[in-house]
Amino acid sequence: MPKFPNTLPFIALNRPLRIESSIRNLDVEGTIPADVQGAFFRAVPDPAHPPLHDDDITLSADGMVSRFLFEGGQVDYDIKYVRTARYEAERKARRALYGSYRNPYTDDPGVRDPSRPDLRTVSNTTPVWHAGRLFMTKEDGRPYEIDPHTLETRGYWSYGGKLRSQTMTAHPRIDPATGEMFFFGYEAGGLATRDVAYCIADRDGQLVSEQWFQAPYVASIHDFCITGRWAIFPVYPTTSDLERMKQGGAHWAHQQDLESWVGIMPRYGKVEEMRWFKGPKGVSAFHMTNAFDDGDLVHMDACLAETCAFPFMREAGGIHRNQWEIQSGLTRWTFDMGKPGDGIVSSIIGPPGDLPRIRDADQGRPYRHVWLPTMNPEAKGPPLVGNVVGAAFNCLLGLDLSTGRVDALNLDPGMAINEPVHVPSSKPGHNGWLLAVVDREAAIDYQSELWILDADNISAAPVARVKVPVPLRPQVHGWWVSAEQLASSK
Ligand code: V55
Ligand code: FE
Repeated sequence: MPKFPNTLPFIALNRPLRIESSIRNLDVEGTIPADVQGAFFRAVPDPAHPPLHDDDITLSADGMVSRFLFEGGQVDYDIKYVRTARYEAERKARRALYGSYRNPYTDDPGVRDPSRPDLRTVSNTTPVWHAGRLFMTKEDGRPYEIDPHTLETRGYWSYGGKLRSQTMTAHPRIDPATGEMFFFGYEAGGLATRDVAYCIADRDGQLVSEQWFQAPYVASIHDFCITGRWAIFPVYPTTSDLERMKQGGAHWAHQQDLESWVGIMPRYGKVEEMRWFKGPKGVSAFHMTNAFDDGDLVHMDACLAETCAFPFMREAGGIHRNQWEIQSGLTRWTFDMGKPGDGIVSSIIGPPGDLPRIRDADQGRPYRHVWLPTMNPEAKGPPLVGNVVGAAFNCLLGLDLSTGRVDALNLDPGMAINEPVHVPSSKPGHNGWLLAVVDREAAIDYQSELWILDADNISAAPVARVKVPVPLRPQVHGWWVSAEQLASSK
């Protein structure tokens, strides 16, 4: 049995755990607010086997679906592997069969199939709840459906065979008024294709629209946005190349000298109506906070950086930069749909950070509040080693975009915070609660707690801290599902 490599994706907070567990009645310090009834689902990559190739990265790790379940002031914790086709095959073989991140040419010949890269998905990015169903998503394939009560995997999801796209984003957008889920899949027609599928599932979870268009180039399109009128597709210059993959090279390489683009079309319109706006060269964002209409103007807010945030994508493009020197900030791009032209007006509206959260009710609408983890530039110690970039976030920000006020929860040295979820409040005028896992370096390992914060006062002491008696791996994204939604599961 080969061992896990001694590299960043496999050490410190990123150490492989491979523990499926189920723990009832966790210890709670403080009081769980009455509003917090339901489930906090989390996507946690954790490699079940040492990688086939030593230079593997965190994004390749097998998806685990985890849940903190809140019932009448009690909290239960569960975590299970997503039983993907890949996980099952490797479990049977008792070793890794699939190779490098998103490159099927590096797979064991027994499983190699470059015509269906989606079948090697690890479902490790976002738990998504829509129309009474829970999915584990990753942008390189379709989702797996998960039983929200048992966390068992129900199967590979294709909207009853209707979905033509091989892929689906881990960042769909749900309109809170209509209940529709807007989503897309890029490389929809296969490896390194420019095909993007733009889809709508109605409030009952039926696929009612799927249209394909061509991106300006094959790009990693991690997230997108909707407004009341528009669907918005940001394309940043992290590109793919089939020949490079055939040589065993990286799926993605960032190109600092290539333009970025934003495609905007009516959200219920035809892809032929897409208008392309030209953005600056070399910039990159993985996540948008939100977008909204303002007459003919469309505003899109993104955690934008001057280059790609992921070191392995930069380095494949020959870009060598220190992670901590990369300039970024919450950036608003404004598009005028009432005038011809492809120009974008850009302004910085907030500090650096990533994994932003808004209230679900604000999706696609003018909004005021954003919460996002960041690195505290004045921290009195190095960040914990962990996460995709090797440094875990040590600060949580709460931004009020209308006043410019910034609230900060600065963690002590040796601590890290994962992406929060937002839980709405039943009290008018109160912005609800944030739930996030906080990790702490301890005497022999790391210890984790789930913190419940007042969203209007995140720098105050948590209103409750839930002790987690097992070690945790860093999460990618999470999703809050209310008790009422859980009860309506299909
Ligand atoms: C991201 C995460 C992924 C991935 C591509 O957060 C991009 C960005 C956890 O997997 O495959
Ligand atoms: Fe993401």
